[in-house]
Amino acid sequence: PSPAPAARLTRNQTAARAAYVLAGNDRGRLTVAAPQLYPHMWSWDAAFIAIGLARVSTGRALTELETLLAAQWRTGMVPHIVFTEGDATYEPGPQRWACRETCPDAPDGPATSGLIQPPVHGVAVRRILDAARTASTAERREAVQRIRALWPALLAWHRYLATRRDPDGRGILTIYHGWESGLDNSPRWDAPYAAVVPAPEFVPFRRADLHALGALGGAAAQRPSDADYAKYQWLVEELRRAGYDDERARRTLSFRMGDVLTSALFVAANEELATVADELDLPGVDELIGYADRFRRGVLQTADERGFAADIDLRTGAVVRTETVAGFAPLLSGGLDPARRRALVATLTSADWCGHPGFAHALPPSTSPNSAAFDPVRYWRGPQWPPVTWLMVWGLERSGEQETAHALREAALDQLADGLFAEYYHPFTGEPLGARPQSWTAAVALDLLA
Ligand code: 9WN
Repeated sequence: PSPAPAARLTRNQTAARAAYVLAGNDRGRLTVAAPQLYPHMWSWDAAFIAIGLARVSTGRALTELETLLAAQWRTGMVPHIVFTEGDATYEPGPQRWACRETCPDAPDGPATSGLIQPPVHGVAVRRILDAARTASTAERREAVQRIRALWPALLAWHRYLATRRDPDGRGILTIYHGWESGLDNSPRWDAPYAAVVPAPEFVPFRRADLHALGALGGAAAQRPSDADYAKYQWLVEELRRAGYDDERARRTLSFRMGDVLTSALFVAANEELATVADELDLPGVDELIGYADRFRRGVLQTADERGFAADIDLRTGAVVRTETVAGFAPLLSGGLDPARRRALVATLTSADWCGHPGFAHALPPSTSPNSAAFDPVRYWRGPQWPPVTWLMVWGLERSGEQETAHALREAALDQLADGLFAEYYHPFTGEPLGARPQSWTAAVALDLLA
């Protein structure tokens, strides 16, 4: 059953409740992504959570990043899940991944997955350092010292991405699984997933996600389909068989995509970290700027005349154009000429996107409502996702598009005034969907309200 419409909260009430949600999901040194559906730490969630926590306590925000980076692999890879102990409800769990048993590069500490997620962490570090500026001298000193201590791990993460995930130096990061994009069942991946065919003897395991969502009153129609899930599980199996080795994965995996949104976020994270390095006199400034330049070129090469970007199927060389929010990647990477930037912002605010006359809130949907692949409730195929809104506000501000950024921020705050902090929202009805409360939604609310 859908919950009764919640009372609208004031901004102060929303901020207070967001902080309360994050405290409730805090397990000491990590914040679970969502207590029932995702009872572990997720990589890009942790970055958004740190961005929100920076508004409350820079120390606690840094703890989040320290926990994540403590699970870093010997290659520099930062895993997409760090498993908490004692909760076996999420599938695939540690036994299914079997990382430590399979790959000598897996860390000795807590169990992890063997995939990545978008590298937003550098953005979080920058925000924490900014927040520390107005904190007490002691808090600022401590923050600086802890960022220094994290620096080698951050650099190793970016080096891993720039080398092993872009071995040909084309400026586009390779992903091995839709889960790596963070936009799991986006129409972006429909065509490439056609080539992912589970072996006949493969038996898909139980859909723990449907069970957890059902307990929250959510319907299966809000999650990826069973057919999608069999492919997701099979790709994990393929990766495990490749020993979580990038070289072998490159030769054997049935899914290998150049992800334009992840690449654009990598550009932004490199730029942000370069400013941190500059400010704190840390090593790697030129290297980070070099990565930013290379990947910005890679992102812009996929853009059409509207500035709208596309993914690349690295197995076939095909450019995969879809009407999904990833097309706005150049607003995050920067570098578009002014005419195309204006065209891209006009597309974002048009009736094909935020400006659809039927929308409850003028916010970016994950897929254009005018696309044949659009589905208003199914996960990344239509609903509006608050962390993506946050990225768009941030990207617009960085691109000098203050007016549009302001309008999006206001619309986001209206949406979040339901105080439920849902995982995603129905674009037409404004109904909360998926898990709730979801930590990253509370986190971006805190930051947008600050
Ligand atoms: C798989 C945790 C994560 C987010 C992803 C979102 C969803 C997981 C799942 O939840 O993915 O990684 O089980 O569906 O798609 O972006 O990081 O919030």
